[in-house]
Amino acid sequence: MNIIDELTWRDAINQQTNEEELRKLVEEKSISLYCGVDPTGDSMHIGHLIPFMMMKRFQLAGHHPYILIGGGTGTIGDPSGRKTERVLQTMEQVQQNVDALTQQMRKLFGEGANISFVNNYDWLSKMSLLDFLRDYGKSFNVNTMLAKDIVASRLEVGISFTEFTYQILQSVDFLHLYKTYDVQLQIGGADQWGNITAGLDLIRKTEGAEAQAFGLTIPLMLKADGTKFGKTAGGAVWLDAEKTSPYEFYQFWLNQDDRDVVKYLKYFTFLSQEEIEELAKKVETEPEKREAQRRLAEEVTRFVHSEEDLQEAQRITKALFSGDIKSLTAKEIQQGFGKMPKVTISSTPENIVELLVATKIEPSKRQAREDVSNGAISINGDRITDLTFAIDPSAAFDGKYVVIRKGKKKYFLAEVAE
Ligand code: 545
Repeated sequence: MNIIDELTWRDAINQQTNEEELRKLVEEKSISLYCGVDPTGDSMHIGHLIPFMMMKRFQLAGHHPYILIGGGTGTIGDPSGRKTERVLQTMEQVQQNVDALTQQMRKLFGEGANISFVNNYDWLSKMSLLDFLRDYGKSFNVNTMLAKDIVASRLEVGISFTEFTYQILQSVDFLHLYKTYDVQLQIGGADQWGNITAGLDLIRKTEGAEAQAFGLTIPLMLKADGTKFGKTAGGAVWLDAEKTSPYEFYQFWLNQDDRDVVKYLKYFTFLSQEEIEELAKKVETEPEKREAQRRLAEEVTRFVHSEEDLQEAQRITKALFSGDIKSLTAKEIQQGFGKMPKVTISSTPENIVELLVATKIEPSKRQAREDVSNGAISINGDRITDLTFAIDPSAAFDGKYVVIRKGKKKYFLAEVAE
């Protein structure tokens, strides 16, 4: 199966410029291709990850990906997919984001010989205004630029000259990479179609109509229930472990709907067609086992984080499920309970009833006594029914936390004040 057949099987192709020619090309030789990311933030989320998973598939199939970090374009910002004008970032912000994203990409793609990183600041920042207008501007027809979906959709609210020009900058990149590294294909999400085809036009105008360059976009990810992909109650699912812990990341995938899980296995894992078809069957025959979800969560967490982070996430999941949380480390408690309601306590032992009321976990002493007596309260996984019990923060988790459970499912993380 060539890489285009594989992407087709994974339903990962939205639009492409010349399928037959591209298919021939990737069968003939190892090609270079690129996908860009702008440093408009300090981390990607799983929506941004999609085209880069596809880049990785090209890499595994023997092709050579160029990851472009938009240190130049990031100072402007792509109007694609945005309804309003952006606020410019400072140059320092852009640089910080360049560093953070480069690190994230390195983790995904490694340092080997079959991967390259480029930053368009290196060539865009050296171009003079006159070069820009004479060498490139002349090749762009303003009418064609206005007709691009992205620009057209902004005409009512307005679009600055700066953002209007963005497509030229991305086109200059494609031409630059085509000439310098023989990069013949640019990929991106569906929102990038206009920018990619603008680049192809520029390449043909300057290099000749027979220039072999291609574009391919990946569909916007949709969920079966119509809600937005990659969002949770807590916001986006980030690749940065500081923003979304590996445990939360693992849980996100584990909780996917049966109607979506096979699609995600195709997009986000490197499992083979046979393995995915096997799992798809299990979704049909024994959905209650959620084997497809488990496998999805394992594969993606291992890829984005690490084997160690995966095991930690699984340990936390198991402990939370069984209620036996004492075996967890303080760090695991922080990951597993970090998003649950937090209360602050002092390091000195305090009576259970007093503490429940002081932290407002219980509304009154009467209610607190009743719940404790009925066995509705657990401290660090142990059910406590003794009204005279003293909660001693130094008893577990390096003296940093006490985990309080009320009823079956309601957890509170009590943090010891420093
Ligand atoms: C810049 C110069 C080039 C080629 C591409 C670019 C970037 C491109 C763009 N891409 C998006 C992006 O989002 C910000 C991420 C913040 C961390 O704006 N003009 O940079 C997204 N991209 C991935 C997919 C995308 C796209 O990184 O292509 O469609 C999201 O899925 O929106 O020469």
